[in-house]
Amino acid sequence: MDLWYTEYYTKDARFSIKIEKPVISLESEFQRIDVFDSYAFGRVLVLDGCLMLTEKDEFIYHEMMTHVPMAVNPEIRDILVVGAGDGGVVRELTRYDSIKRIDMVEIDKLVVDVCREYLPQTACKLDDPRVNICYEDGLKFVRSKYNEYDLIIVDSTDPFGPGEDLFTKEFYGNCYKALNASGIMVNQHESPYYPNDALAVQRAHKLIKSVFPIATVYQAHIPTYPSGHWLFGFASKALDPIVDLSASWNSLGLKTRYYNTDLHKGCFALPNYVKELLENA
Ligand code: AG3
Repeated sequence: MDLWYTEYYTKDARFSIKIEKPVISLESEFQRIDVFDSYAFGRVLVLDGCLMLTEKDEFIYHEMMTHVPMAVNPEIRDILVVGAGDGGVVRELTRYDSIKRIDMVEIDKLVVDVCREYLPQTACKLDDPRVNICYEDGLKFVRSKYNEYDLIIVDSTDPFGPGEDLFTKEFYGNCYKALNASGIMVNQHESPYYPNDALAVQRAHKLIKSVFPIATVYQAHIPTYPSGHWLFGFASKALDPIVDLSASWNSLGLKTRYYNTDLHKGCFALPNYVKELLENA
């Protein structure tokens, strides 16, 4: 008997992965959490029916969310990570000896517990001494922060359900305030392809642009996300992601599987339909 996981991208388009073995399914206070093993992508984490990560391709998303801002400002010391309960962003950040503090605010402790137990590939660095985990709503957490962080990484779910607040003007405004003068905010910015996702891209871009003087978008190819074409936001108070790309990143000697400094410059070059989408936001 075949068992398949399916995510509906629209009512007429869907993506399916054959399940090798279900691992765990739970209902938290906030969402449904499923983990299963697959032949094609290894272990998979799904929240409320939406695919969050697979063992085989999570490196793309997590490298692109962390190394892009880290290569722009090598002076980054204090970081806030919002969401990201699987630990993938934290794992990449802990590779930098220069980082002093990583505060992580995740609304759902059960996601972290499940990932610690069943997704050690991403959760492996959550016990690094520089990491402080706070189980709280990200929107509430940033409200009381002023001038504290060099970098905020927003690794949220889609803009509905528990992640909804992380796509509001109030949240982006509070992130602005929580950042210092050279601060950078990177966020997962949805996919430009299917109409509903494209609308979310436009909404988020419009709001971020109204708050930050520099607000750009970059892209990556992530095979298991809707359409496979994924966007990230790079917003900052002063630093330009290409002009200010630091010459020293390569001398750190970090081994990456997706990110490199040529790709860093290239990933900000967007297809015309995406440029138009953003211009019309
Ligand atoms: N962050 C959310 C990606 C959104 C995927 N959306 C979807 N499948 N509909 C992933 C968390 C990884 N740390």
